[in-house]
Amino acid sequence: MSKTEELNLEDFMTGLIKRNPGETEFHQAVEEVAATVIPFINKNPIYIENQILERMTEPDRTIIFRVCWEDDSGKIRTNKGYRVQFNNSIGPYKGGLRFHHSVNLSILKFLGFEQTFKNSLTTLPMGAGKGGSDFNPKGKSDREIMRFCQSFMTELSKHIGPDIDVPAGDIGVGAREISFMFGQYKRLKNEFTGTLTGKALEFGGSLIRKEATGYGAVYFMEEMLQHRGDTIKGKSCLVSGSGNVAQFAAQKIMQLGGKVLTLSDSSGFIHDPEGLNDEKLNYLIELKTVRRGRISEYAEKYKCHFHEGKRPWAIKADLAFPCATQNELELQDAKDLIKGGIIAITEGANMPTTHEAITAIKKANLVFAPGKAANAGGVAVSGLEMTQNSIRLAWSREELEERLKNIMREIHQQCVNYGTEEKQVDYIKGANIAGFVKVANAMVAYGAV
Ligand code: NDP
Ligand code: 2IT
Repeated sequence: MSKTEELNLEDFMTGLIKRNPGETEFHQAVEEVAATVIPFINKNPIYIENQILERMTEPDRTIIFRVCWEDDSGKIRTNKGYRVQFNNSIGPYKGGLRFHHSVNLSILKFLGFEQTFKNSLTTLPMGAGKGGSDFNPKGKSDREIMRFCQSFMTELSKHIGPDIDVPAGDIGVGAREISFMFGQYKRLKNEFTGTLTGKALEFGGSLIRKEATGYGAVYFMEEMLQHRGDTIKGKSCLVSGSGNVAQFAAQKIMQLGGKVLTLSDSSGFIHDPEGLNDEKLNYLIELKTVRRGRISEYAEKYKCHFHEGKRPWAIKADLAFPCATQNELELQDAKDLIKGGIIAITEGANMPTTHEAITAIKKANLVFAPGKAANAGGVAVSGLEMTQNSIRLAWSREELEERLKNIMREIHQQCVNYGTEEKQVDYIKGANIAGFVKVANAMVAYGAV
């Protein structure tokens, strides 16, 4: 075989599946990227000669460890802990920690792989990683959460550091968990550095970090609509999820004059035809982050309908924001959205849309923003938190919001530059190629490492 023989998607995926058996989410994430990046690679043989895609799909290292902790009844419990350090070509490993009973290596590898491209798109010097545990935080007391986080960090602390790997939050990991983990890290290392992001403001956290992912996703939607001469103002919106990303996506939609009709959690969705308002949003935030209750309580309080065990995609609306979890928008959901006259879809979550659903959405010519571009605002402000920690200063809300807006605008522009075909923007192609080029060029420059 000649050194520059063209890559072929099918052969590439056969090899990847063989090397990573059973990791279906990881296969799915790689295939979505490979399908758009391989034609680009074939036009730029230097990436074939350097085996860039093969190397980019293999994490630098994967750390798996046991986490033992004591529950409130005195019983010893055991969970799995992980950190997948995916790629540090353009900066220290950076990415969230997920605590959810479904966490496994396939899910963390898909998330770490996505993070490589997302972090590259932010314009900031951040490599990619992801970690977490199959620990289920639901129903646990604050003390149990604390003991789990301390035990988890006791091992994780050996592998991270401000110039090595900087974790943050994701599903099941918010301000409470980051605080417990940062406290333990500080105690073990006897140092005060910005080794985690998403910290509270009192100890090195950044303003608008908690809002950043949701706000960024809505800014991205606004950029896409403006590119077509349209705007969010006056549009009805479907939002799924009711956690960190969904809450602040909903807030920004309202601020830009849109109407939020739905929210969801793992037990179902609420449909509020009147739309969310500030009071309802405050109730939601209190319900989900303080009381840790169920979304059905919103329906009881505001006398609207709770659809148990269902997703919101069959409700008629203009815009959709899946902000809960992976594969929550399947083929039938895409058909429902198309039937309901949806104009555009922006992924607040990571890989919420299945491959079959994306194919249907593309065929229907809808505007579609992949998560690695649209939800990059969160990690971007994490990057700004790292900068503030390094220079030991804290920037103002206005300054940070302006920087976030500019970063989302810049990501949109990169998608336009690499994804425009016959005056239409393919945001999946644009985000994948733009994210790829920066990391790939760094890897080529380093040689075989
Ligand atoms: P949270 O834990 O704050 O909220 C998660 C929400 O999704 C909850 O409403 C939860 O419902 C719901 N959910 C979780 N798992 C499932 C499931 N299997 N089926 C249905 N609903 C589910 O997480 P975030 O808001 O931080 O994260 C949401 C998504 O956004 C994830 O895909 C994450 O990777 C992504 N993301 C997050 C970023 C961040 O900065 N936090 C940055 C970029 C992306 P329930 O309470 O019932 O579990
Ligand atoms: O998926 C993501 O980008 C995140 N969970 C945020 C990562 C971060 O380091 O802020």
